[in-house]
Amino acid sequence: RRLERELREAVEGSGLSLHYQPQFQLPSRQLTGYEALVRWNNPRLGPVSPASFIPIAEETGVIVELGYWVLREACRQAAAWKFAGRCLSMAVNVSVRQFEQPDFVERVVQALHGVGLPGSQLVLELTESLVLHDKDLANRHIMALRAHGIRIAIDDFGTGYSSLSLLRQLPFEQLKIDRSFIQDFAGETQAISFQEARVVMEGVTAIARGLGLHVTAEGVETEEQLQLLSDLGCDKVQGFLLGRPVPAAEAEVWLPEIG
Ligand code: G
Ligand code: G
Ligand code: NA
Ligand code: MN
Repeated sequence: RRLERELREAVEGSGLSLHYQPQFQLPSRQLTGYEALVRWNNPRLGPVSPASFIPIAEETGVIVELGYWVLREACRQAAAWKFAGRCLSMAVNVSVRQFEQPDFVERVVQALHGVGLPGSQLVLELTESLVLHDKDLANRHIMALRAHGIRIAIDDFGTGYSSLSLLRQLPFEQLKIDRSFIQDFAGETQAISFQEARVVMEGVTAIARGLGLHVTAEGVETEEQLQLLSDLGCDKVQGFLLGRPVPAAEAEVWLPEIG
């Protein structure tokens, strides 16, 4: 259909761009890196939200080449910041469909080599709702990526059906706790009390620590949430409180040496 064709054209042409959302270490609140988030300016419709075009890209398979475009562009930007003197991590979202391509690892390594970025600066985020078709392949890919220093995070942790069993089955290094858990602290939902939300977060961070995993909380919007996450021993935070996703030039405000 029309939107699919336009999306394909955007991936092949210059219709996509990236925004970067900063991530900060706790308790220091020091900048550690960014998550790259794709944006599409459709010539006919104007800006289209990824929440509407990512599912289309997934269904049609366009997500594979879209994902590599995002990866190359994010690596190029991270390398540019590195050569300007700031060594930061860059987190890139990867669809399961892309992750399960036989040449996935090879193409990730090519993207790094193409711009001279070390693997240790790249984090690949795989959404937890992923349905892995082949656990052995997933294991091989993760181990091969790790051999290049690339880290793997489970994104939106806690929202899938298999959160805990996934942790036992695959050698991930980081968890990103889904923002719905953090937002329960704000007392906006009636579903669970503040105290219950805290117990859930305590449990998840304890499990993660026990497994030697690094924990990032996303969707942090209030100082109260930030303080609580800091108390619970969460390693890193991301959210509107500390920084929204913005174009590269604006993201440089968090890089005083460059901006
Ligand atoms: O940035 P925003 O909140 O608008 O993103 C909406 C959704 O689109 C989120 O679920 C986010 O993970 C997803 N998304 C954003 N950028 C990318 C990307 O580059 N690749 C994939 N696969 N998903 C993305
Ligand atoms: O699925 P993923 O975790 O990649 O989603 C990233 C999306 O979350 C982006 O679209 C981004 O705009 C959004 N986001 C980032 N920080 C916050 C926040 O503090 N609150 C809310 N509601 N959304 C956020
Ligand atoms: Na993500
Ligand atoms: Mn997420």
